[in-house]
Amino acid sequence: MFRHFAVLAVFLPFVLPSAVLAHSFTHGDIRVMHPWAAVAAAGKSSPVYMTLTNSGIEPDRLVAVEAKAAGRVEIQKAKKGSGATSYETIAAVELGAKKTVAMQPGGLRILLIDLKEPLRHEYTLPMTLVFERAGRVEIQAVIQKSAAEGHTH
Ligand SMILES: [Cu+2]
Repeated sequence: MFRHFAVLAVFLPFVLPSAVLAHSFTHGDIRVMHPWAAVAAAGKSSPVYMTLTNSGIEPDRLVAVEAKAAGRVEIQKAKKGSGATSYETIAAVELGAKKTVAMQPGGLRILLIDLKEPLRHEYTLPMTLVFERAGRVEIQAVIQKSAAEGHTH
């Protein structure tokens, strides 16, 4: 685990909009923007959210996610209904040509199940996204307390 440093924010004389500081990972036609996971204790589950963009002219699909920190990883989608949000596991996230898909609370998420270690605030979590066309994309999710937290890095 690497400590997540806030060096940029400390030395800049003004606060940049979060989009400027957003961390992203690019592999072929796929861009992964600001992946983040929620703080969680060992043994628990934690959702991971991010924005995916396919700049290519062919559709792609996110078909699997790997994280050594979790016993199991699922891709899930919120079910529409009244009351508390419930999620169902889906096989893939479709990412059309020239399309962006936001994975965010109340919509699509990746769920890390049976965490082998705690997810500590402001640390980063290495993960691999597996796309049908683009292949394996290595990313680092930042660990936040909530969606509203935004960037401190
Ligand atoms: Cu970020």
